[in-house]
Amino acid sequence: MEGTVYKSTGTWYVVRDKEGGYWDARIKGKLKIDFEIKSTNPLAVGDVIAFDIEDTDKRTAIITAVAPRSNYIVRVSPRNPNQKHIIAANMDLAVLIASMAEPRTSSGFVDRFLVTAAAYHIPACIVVNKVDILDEDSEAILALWKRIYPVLGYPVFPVSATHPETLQAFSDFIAHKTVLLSGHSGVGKSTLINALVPGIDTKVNAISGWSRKGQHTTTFSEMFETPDGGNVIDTPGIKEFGLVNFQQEELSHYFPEMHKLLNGCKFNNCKHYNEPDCAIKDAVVAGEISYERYKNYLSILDSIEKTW
Ligand SMILES: Nc1nc2c(ncn2[C@@H]2O[C@H](COP(=O)(O)OP(=O)(O)OP(=O)(O)O)[C@@H](O)[C@H]2O)c(=O)[nH]1
Ligand SMILES: [Mg+2]
Ligand SMILES: [Zn+2]
Repeated sequence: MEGTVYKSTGTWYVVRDKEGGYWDARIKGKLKIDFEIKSTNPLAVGDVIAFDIEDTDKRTAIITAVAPRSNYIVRVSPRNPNQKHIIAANMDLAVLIASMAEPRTSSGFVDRFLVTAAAYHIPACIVVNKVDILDEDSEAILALWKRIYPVLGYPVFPVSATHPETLQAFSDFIAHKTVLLSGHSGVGKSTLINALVPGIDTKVNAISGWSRKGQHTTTFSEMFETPDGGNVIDTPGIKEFGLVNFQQEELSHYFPEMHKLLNGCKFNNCKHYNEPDCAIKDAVVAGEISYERYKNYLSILDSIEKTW
């Protein structure tokens, strides 16, 4: 039988077959994987798999093989770049859920996420949740993001997951797609999924709201089918994105506004930091590249130097 992984705990999985039936599945023995894989988890949500039924009444199954992935996104441990955890596979869109307060998402975090998605060739967008509690400073940041990101190909959706009437534009945008929702703990990923998928009840920390850091209400990735036949993937909150393995010189390839100017730099391995005749630095000075983005570029550049 063929199916798709809808939930992954690392030791067992929920698999959905082609007729829409769900199975509790495990890996037994050696899994047939005919592509290179170097991750701490062999299977992730979104993986297409082959399975054998173990017990029809108990609806248990054994996963025997994984199909090659059209794409995947990996979380690299910021402390150990060799520890790679696949967050999800075979998605159409990676969505960064941000909030301006409770908790605050920095533009540095947003840009790290976008670089990661770009490095994996996955389209991305930004949802700014909790707009019902924006103060004046946050309004200004949101306005800046709306100026910076959409022209780069990253739409920005200001929403409030607790006010479903604000979700129309975003839910139209993700119609029929399989989308990954990622972001810090407490930004409202699970709340948003509850609003988008009627009838499910994913765990949301409703008692105290966001107050203490690192509460991590969602602990496993799980995919849910939306009414239009798309899918949304809820993931545990992340603090930091370690970067995939690439060289400093490559970083600007994953900033679309820099990528298109690279031919203008004098040196073809220009890092756009202190090299002379640099088209990127000129564009920052001319206001064609946002200073915010350039600042984040430099900070990511610096972290690559430290890691590799
Ligand atoms: N004011 C306001 N609060 C919200 C909104 N969306 C979610 N919240 C609250 O934010 C808190 C955290 O929401 P969750 O959906 O659990 O956040 P999460 O991103 O899934 O968090 P983790 O599972 O820990 O990664 C809850 O108390 C929600 O009620 C919103 O639009 N406005
Ligand atoms: Mg959650
Ligand atoms: Zn340059």
